[in-house]
Amino acid sequence: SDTRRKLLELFSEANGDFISGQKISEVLGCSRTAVWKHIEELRKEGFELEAVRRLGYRIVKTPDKVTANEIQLGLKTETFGRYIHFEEEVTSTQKIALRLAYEGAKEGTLVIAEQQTAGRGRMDRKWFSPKGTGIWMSLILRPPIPPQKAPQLTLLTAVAIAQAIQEKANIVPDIKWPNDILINGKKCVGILTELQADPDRIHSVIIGMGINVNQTLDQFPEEIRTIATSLAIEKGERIQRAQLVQEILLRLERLYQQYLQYGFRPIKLLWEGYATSIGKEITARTLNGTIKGIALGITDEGVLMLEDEEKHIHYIHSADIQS
Ligand code: BTX
Repeated sequence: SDTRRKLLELFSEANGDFISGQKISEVLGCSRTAVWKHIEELRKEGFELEAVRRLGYRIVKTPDKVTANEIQLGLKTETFGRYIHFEEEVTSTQKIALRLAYEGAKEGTLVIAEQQTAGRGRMDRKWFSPKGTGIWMSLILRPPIPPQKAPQLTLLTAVAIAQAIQEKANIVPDIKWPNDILINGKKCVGILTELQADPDRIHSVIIGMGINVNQTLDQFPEEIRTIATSLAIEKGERIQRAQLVQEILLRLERLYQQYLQYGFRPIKLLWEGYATSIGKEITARTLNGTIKGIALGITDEGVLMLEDEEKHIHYIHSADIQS
């Protein structure tokens, strides 16, 4: 609710200091009893709050959950994540975001869940999304760009997530074109961009992000144990998911604004800084067949350039990449 959001904003500004009950009731425009009720609700969600006579309330500890409250406490964005649809368990956050987008949800609306029972990857592949360990979220965008440019948003998202991981986990990940983020050669993040558009106009783009954060190795199903990893495995310590979500949203919003103003080129330059496969031999499996060659880089439009043995350059818009 609006009151709740204001309360959390107050606590973010206080940065761990006390705020008097008087001040809270003034800012929220409600009675001291109502304030107390809001505080009790926060406690039920797992927030630890200290209440001291004359001093007021302060937040001592936030739970490691990804509820709207957790994410909005300390969120620095203008629009991204200002409206959050949270659920404990969903089939897929993409599905809910698609419905909300269809119903007219604003740009920047975020759908996030603790668990997905039918998380999906590209081409109907599965995305494992166990409870309480990772970040499973979908962001609704309504970019004023031609539909054929939408894949650039996947690359932009990869840069934002890579930056956020670098900031919060102190790890520099690799981006593998177009939609994987790897650490030590293992998949830690997957991005799924889904487009709703007429031939000449985008209605919405749903950016699905799956990030393995606090899983231990035995929490991965056998079939992906050798190819997947989590931030906690790589760093050796757990990471607060809500803080990582805040950082991702902030980076995404900045890059998106930059992108709408200046186009893809500045994003491309940042992207290249994280892409380690450039200059190496890779195999691209496309719908029209398999091409082996040296990855030369991406064009100013975000298209992969691959040089085969005959020195012929292939421009690849969509493929699965093996190194
Ligand atoms: P992708 O098709 O590139 O990758 C899917 C493949 O990755 C699977 O076939 C499997 O081998 C492997 N995989 C599955 N789960 C995991 C995992 N947790 N960690 C590492 N590897 C895995 C990538 O598709 C795009 C994934 C997007 C997921 C987000 S989560 C929020 C949103 N909702 C939803 O249903 N999907 C997106």
